Amino acid sequence: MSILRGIEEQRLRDTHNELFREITARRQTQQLPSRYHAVHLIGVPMDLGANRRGVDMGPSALRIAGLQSAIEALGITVEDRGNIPIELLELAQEGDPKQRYLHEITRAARGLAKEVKYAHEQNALPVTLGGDHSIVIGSIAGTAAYFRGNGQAIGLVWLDAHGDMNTAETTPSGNIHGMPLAATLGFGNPALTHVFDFAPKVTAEHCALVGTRDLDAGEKDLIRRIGLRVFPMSEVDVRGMGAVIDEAIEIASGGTAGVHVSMDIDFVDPSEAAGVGTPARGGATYRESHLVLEKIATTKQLLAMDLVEVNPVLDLRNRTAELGVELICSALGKVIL
Ligand SMILES: [Mn+2]
Repeated sequence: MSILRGIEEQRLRDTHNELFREITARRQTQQLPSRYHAVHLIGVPMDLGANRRGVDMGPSALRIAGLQSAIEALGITVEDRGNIPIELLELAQEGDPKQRYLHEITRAARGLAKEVKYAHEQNALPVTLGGDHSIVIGSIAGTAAYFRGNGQAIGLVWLDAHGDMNTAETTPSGNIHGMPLAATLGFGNPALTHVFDFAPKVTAEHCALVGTRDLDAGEKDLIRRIGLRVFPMSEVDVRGMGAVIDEAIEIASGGTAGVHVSMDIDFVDPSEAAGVGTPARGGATYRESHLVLEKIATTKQLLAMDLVEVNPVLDLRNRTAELGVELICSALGKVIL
């Protein structure tokens, strides 16, 4: 009698578990916009735009942390497209000290732009792995060019401790990874602003910067001049991350085909993400970071994602790359229940 009951209970448990797995899997894969049938991973081992070495190993660190299998576990098909070839810093020409390695960064941006546009053409959602933040000049150009072909604008949510709103005229460092948002919005050297021969890639009205806590004087001027909506950490403190990201998504998705998310891992507080080139205290917590990307997934507006500035040389046991993998999965629809 008790044996039979035991078998019966086991069977019920099995059925329940199976149903639970099915429901979870269905929920997880429902979060991508319906046009996407797969994810393309594109690595860009670039550190020419940064002032500290090591972010060129970011794509490897993310792959070693199990990125592909983690996305596949969500029921999503993944194609790893490999890396965009990048010249070694030792062999590249530094050129103008106000925009160091401009030639090589521009060349890489064009290559990445083609690869990202190709992903959209294949109905695959491109996930670009950095590399320093200068590379997203290319990824956003690819997303913008594809949707421009359909007569549609794109929105942009920029998650970053910094503004990345410098130009060669305002930069204190000459590092191009401090310029990609300005270039995307049409400000700076034409080599950076005019990938695919059009600018801007995104207009300020469809763009939101979230998590900011460190801006240069020239960046503040440009932000005010064009009326770019910035949600600094001080606003997050008062309103909460949930309300802030809701408004940011509204800005980026209103009247656009959807949202390109560009995430500098230094958005997250250095206590959780030590392996970054330019750490800044007072960043998003672990849960706030997940919340941001979970909310983006829930809206089904995600068109493309960049995860950049992971620096394994400065990391502890690859923890920052592991966090990067988790955050990408949240953006692609992973939920706790
Ligand atoms: Mn950045």
